[in-house]
Amino acid sequence: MIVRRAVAMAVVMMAVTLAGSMTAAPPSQGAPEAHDSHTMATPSTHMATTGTGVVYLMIANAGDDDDELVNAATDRAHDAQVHETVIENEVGRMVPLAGPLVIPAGESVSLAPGGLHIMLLGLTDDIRLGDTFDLTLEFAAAGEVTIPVTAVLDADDAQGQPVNAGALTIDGFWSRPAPMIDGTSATPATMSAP
Ligand SMILES: [Cu+2]
Repeated sequence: MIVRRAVAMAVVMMAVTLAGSMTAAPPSQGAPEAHDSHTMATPSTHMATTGTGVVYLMIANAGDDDDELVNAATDRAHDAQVHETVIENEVGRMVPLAGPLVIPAGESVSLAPGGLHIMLLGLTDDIRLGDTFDLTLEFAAAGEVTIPVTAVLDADDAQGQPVNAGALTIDGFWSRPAPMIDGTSATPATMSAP
């Protein structure tokens, strides 16, 4: 799903999240309205109990031109969106990034706890410690690149070798079930050792 197209729906979902809990998708939500191949999984395969997950990573741009992350997708979730954490009245909350994530020329962008992250909405299966799943990122200039994301406890445990796509290098990627919306929770209860 194009990130921009997801914004309106995501605002609704995040509002529901803020009013309720992160632990279950509201039944009234149903399937996302905008469909692509990643949103068509049948309900019978929907094993999630946590509902949402998070992916963190770093993107370095060694090129002379800016690039943009325009889409993210994984079979592990119905939707993947770039979120940012904003602080309002000393409370952190997540909102979909307004517009594509820009990777400036010669700079790196870090998606890390408490800040930018890729939100996995509507997990097709729980994310457990040690799980590895593919996440495909689409950049305006560098094109598509798929990275193997492993669920670990924190960034220090991130696994996998850096992946190159054009002038970009994606590194330090890892995942976990969604943290509390303040981004400060430690290990989610659903995360069990392999
Ligand atoms: Cu989020």
